[in-house]
Amino acid sequence: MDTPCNLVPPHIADKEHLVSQRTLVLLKPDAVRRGLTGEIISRIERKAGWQITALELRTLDQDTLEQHYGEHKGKPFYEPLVEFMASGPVVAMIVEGERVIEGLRALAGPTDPIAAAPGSIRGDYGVIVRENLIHASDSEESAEREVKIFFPGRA
Ligand code: IDP
Ligand code: MG
Repeated sequence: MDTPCNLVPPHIADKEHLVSQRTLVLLKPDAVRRGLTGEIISRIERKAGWQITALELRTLDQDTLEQHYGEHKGKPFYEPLVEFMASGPVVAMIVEGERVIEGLRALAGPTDPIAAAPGSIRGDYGVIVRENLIHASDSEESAEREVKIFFPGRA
């Protein structure tokens, strides 16, 4: 019997032209405080083909947070967000691999953990919009900008 390789729909076939990317991931202070970093890192490691190429536990200063969340400055949630993000150490990582930017956003789930589907990190462990466990870059441009902020040696 013929293998159905010529039956792959075009929108899936296109995605087989895979591109290696890198993304900046932060496990937020709530993930560290709650002892969920191992669980979250495991989920990232179990996605075949991705690699963690930098990983560091660190407490973020105001300057770093202002650069990272600059796009949200002036919004009502900005000040409490920065305060929360400075409230304890985070785990900062670079993750590399095929379609990893889109993939990490899918693993994380949408911003509001109550709207996030069970099975996603935010959907499984979060309740509060601000304390939603994980940051992952939302585009190639953001990823390059954010890698430069957190790991200038890797820019
Ligand atoms: P994202 O992390 O899913 O990309 P953004 O809209 O870029 O979401 O917001 C950055 C972070 O700011 C969120 O992850 C969350 O911690 C916080 N945040 C966003 N919107 C709200 C809000 O309406 N209330 C409280 N915190 C918020
Ligand atoms: Mg964002």
